Amino acid sequence: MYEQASHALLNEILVKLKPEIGNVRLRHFYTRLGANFYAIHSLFHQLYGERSDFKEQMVRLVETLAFRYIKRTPQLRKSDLAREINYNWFLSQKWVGMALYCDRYADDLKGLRANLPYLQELGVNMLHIMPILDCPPDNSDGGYAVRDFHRIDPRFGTTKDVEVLAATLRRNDILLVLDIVVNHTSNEHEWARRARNGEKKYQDYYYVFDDREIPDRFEASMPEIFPATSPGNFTWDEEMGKWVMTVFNSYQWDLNYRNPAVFIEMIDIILFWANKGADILRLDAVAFLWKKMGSACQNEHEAHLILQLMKDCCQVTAPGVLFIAEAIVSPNEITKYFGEDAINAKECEIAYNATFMSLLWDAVATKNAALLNMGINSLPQKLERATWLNYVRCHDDIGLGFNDNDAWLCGYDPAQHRRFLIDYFTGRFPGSPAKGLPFGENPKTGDARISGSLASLVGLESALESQNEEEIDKAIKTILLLHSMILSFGGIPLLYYGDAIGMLNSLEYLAEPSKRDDNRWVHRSRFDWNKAGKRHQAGSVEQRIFSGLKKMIALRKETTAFADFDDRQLLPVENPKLLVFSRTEIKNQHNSVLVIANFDIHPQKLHVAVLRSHGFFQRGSMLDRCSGERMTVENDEIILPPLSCYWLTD
Ligand code: OTU
Repeated sequence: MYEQASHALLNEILVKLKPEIGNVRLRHFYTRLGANFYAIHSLFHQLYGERSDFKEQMVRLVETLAFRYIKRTPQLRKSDLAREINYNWFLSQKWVGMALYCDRYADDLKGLRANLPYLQELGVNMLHIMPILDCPPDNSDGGYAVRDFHRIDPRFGTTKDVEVLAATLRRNDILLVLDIVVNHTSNEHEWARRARNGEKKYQDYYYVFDDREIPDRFEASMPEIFPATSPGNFTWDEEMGKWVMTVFNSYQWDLNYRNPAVFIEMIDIILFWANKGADILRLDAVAFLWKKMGSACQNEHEAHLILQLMKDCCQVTAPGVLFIAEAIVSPNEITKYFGEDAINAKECEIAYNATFMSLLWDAVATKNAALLNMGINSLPQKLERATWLNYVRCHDDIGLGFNDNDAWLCGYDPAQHRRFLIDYFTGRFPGSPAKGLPFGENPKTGDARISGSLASLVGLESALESQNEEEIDKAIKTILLLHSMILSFGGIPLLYYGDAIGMLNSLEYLAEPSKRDDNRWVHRSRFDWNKAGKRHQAGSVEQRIFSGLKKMIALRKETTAFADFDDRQLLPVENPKLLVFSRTEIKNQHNSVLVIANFDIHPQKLHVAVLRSHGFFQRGSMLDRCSGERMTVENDEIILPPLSCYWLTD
């Protein structure tokens, strides 16, 4: 019945579409619309069915999809068709990503294009350019407070530059990832300005209130995201004479997805950038898309409905384009962003693996893989046609988002353990070589997160200061160990731009008043081309890191068992200092790689019996793909050097 009604509505809508749409050849569009309409209609109905203008909004939505399809270039349409056939294309082990700020890496988009060879030399073939859309110069949150979603910040270039860059990347088989900030806008966005001027239509784009009554009720259950710099979740706008919801910074106004107009605007923006040549769109802060009084206003069921709807709409117009979910939430919640209650990914195909990231940092601090093992074990199964974005560092702080129960099972009191980690990485813990900074400290809850560059967090900065060769060596080994993990774990590894040359914390941001209070800028400094130049200087720190990474990246790409078909198996080993897992090629079960990592600063022993029972070490030795050397068994044991990682094959 419902399906029939949905079909009838589709016909009705098609008749109502603007005549321009009727004049173009839309064969594939109609096929895809037909295939997805039932889902789109039911989701849209679940979200907005109560409204009297529901049908009108539905027509506008389909119209938006059609208009953007008409604008899609023949080349992108061709790529859509190819990817529809080869739909698991992004699960291949050949992809290796890097996130960078275009201005910090190379001034602007043209400069970025000119400096692609550095990325290619390293083996990077997926480029996440941090947000480049127009933002107010001061209150920009590093690009996440967008003032105009259709305009590139003139400091970086023009839309044309993006198109040219996208074409160059495509020719070189490099994927382009762009950010879409779906949850909020800058308070200087046209919608916000018009809301401020009293236009009801645009006040309805946000959560706007006359007095504190509702805001106070919301506050009762909402945590604070930036407690130190932007406490609370609402901001008084003097000119509007009203309160507005601002979950992040006070100048970032949360969009109200209870209004279908907001959804339609956003899908239009998503498709606009898909049409400019983005292969993948990173959807920022997706956990926050739906606010419900009495809840934490994160991970609400409706947030998932919105993402499903976005995906289904994208399938109609630009099916070759993937979504990355940026949901830095608890392990159990993250996997839901592939699709709540689904088998195949139906929201975002890719999600930040914040759990793995924070567990890796736990292993660095404790020099022990107990919690890492536990956390990986309780990581929910991800869906078919879904994959992780595995990273060590990114532009944000490190949150300690492991599961409390796992911590208890490892014998830690979760709160005390988090305290230890903060102390360790901020260098307060006796003997810690880390030079991180506490971020977002909340005196009310005792929570804090950590800022700092990879190199400074693993102790390279202090080791260089004290000229301690042994400590320098440990830091370099830790950097390589962490990367060997994200390169082999299963998923797309995403490097962070300064890490391959060991860039340290930079305090330059303190001189800029608009950045001074946000210490995430300590690890967002200008790319040091001078340092990068040393990557070819034998024996230099830069060369040791860069060449080590380059080699592992090349190896990953040729190791078919590393493609992400959910074949990772954790091996239960007695030694808690070690993480041991196997990766097996889906089509050839004989093709397995055994990954062994030692997080301790001392050599560790591993009994081979358990490895043998899983089919490894059937002969006396196995080949380490990373070093090219054979690892041999003595007294039924193998010895793992400190801070080392092995990718073993027969
Ligand atoms: C994201 O961050 C961005 O990555 C940050 O750079 C932005 O400041 C923020 O959104 C607002 O646009 O929303 O889902 O711990 O991890 O703010 C998680 C803080 C986010 C970040 C969190 C994150």
